[in-house]
Amino acid sequence: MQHNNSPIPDGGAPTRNRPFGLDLREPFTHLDGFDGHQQRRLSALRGQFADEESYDRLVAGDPLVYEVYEMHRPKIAGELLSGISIIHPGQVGDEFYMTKGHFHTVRATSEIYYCLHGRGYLLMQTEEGDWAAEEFYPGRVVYVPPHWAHRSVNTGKDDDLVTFFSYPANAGHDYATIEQRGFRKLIVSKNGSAVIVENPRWLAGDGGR
Ligand code: PAN
Ligand code: ZN
Repeated sequence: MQHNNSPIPDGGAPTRNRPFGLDLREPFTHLDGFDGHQQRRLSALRGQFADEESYDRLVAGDPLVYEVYEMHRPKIAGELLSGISIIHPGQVGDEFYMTKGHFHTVRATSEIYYCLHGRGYLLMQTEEGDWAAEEFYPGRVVYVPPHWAHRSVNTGKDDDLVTFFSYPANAGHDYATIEQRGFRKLIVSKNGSAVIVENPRWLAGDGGR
């Protein structure tokens, strides 16, 4: 293995400029090949869960909802960013733990997810209000086309949802649009099953017009 570390052009951490490989195998607890690790607690998802009473009760303990391991690369067109996201099991009221969700700042950029472990959905929507939910289970690939916001939802009872993702390094993240409007659909537990229901608080956008 030859790693040639040199400063990256956008001033970030040193990076690898030689081809390299990584092992992604169970258990996903020692992800040493990745450069960055972010943790998102429930307090980072304020306003996103429908049941505000349950949210307020649970946020006092501020549980860890999800973690992201990233491979650092220059954030320029032509590079790919990739990593692992791990959504822990849990609910706020009857709504499953999920990521914040975002559009890419550069709307014309796509993303690909590969499910390594667990069960769940990738919930997606356009600014015009079209929506889709693609199932995650081990071995499943989900493609996010350009212009579609995306949020991972863990519908497993006791199990983490683990996915590998990759997207163009110049994509950027627009969280504000989802923070303000929410997703059109919620994924909730009903009689022991995951069901997709309308979000009564979703604010339809104007599609940028
Ligand atoms: C993923 C997500 C990751 C965490 O890397 O960033 O799953 O979700 P949030 O960014 O919505 O908190 C991705 O889609 N990157 O573009
Ligand atoms: Zn993304």
